Amino acid sequence: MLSSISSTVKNEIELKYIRDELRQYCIRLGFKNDTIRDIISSFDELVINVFKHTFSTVVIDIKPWLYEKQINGIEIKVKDNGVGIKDIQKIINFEEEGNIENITGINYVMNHSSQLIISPNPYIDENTPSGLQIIFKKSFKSDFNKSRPKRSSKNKFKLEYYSKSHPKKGESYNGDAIFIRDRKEEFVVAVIDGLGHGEKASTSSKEAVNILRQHKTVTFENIINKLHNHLTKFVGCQMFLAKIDKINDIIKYVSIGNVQGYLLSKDDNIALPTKRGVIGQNIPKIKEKKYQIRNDCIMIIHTDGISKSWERQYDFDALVKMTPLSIVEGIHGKYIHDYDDSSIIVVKYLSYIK
Ligand SMILES: [Mn+2]
Repeated sequence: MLSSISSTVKNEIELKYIRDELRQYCIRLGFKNDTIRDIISSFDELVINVFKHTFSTVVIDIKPWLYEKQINGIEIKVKDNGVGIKDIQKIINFEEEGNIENITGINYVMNHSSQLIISPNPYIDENTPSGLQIIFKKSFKSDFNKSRPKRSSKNKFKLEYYSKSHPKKGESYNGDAIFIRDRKEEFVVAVIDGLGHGEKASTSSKEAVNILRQHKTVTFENIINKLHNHLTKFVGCQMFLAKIDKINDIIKYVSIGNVQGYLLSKDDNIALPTKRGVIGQNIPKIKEKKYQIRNDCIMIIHTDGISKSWERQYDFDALVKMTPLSIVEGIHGKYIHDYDDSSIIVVKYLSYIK
């Protein structure tokens, strides 16, 4: 099998070399000329945009795309060096009320990919995702997504997410925090609002993240009790904690305080119920809620630093067409309250077969 190519690119001259290597790689994999052109243009689009907007070097990994132990095409991973993209709106032109037609560069790449996954770079720090990672996959069959045989319910869904957490205007400490653990079989997320804001709130949230990081396989009840006991020494926090079992397609969650979670699907927009309380001060009886995923759904969780009125602007059909990143930027760009820290995560759990 072809070995993978890894390269760090600093400027457009270096990009030219890796582009030539990519072309050779595509030929050796057996792609047709037309498809190779599409792959190269998409690659250029991705790398140049990451250059332009992160002012950082770009890390590139190219390898065969394996699907059910067969080489199905090519997989190209493009990462920045951890700085992330500040004005992502400029790239995807989100100012136009989330109009997908205006997402020119990304739209081009989307149209020419079999799969495109945009996510925070998980290799920097799983708790404070800062960098950006884009995975572009192209299969030999141009209609891979449509022709793919229907599989059993297992692994029918794919999970994509993006998150953002910011201190309030003029504040250097962020009282909010987002914890993410993305594993093959399970995805765990906690959106945390440390009580008040400033340094004390920030310490409290960070302590909560540390506890979550240390305990990988305990029940919700157990972990909330651990958090509660530990946070009595601090100001405490409110939290939405969710776990997606990717094998059985089940979402479990528990929410204490003002962090709101939503589950959106074709038939329903559900604001998930929360219980009053503050972890570290007074917690309610913990009973995790369970939700069996049968259809495509999108989970959005945010702290009260973001107004709930975003719901009026976005319906499920619009959200399905948008990347998690553009949803996050769209809501965060428009619905934050100046008086509070703000955090949001968007998790898309959509079926492969469209
Ligand atoms: Mn808050």
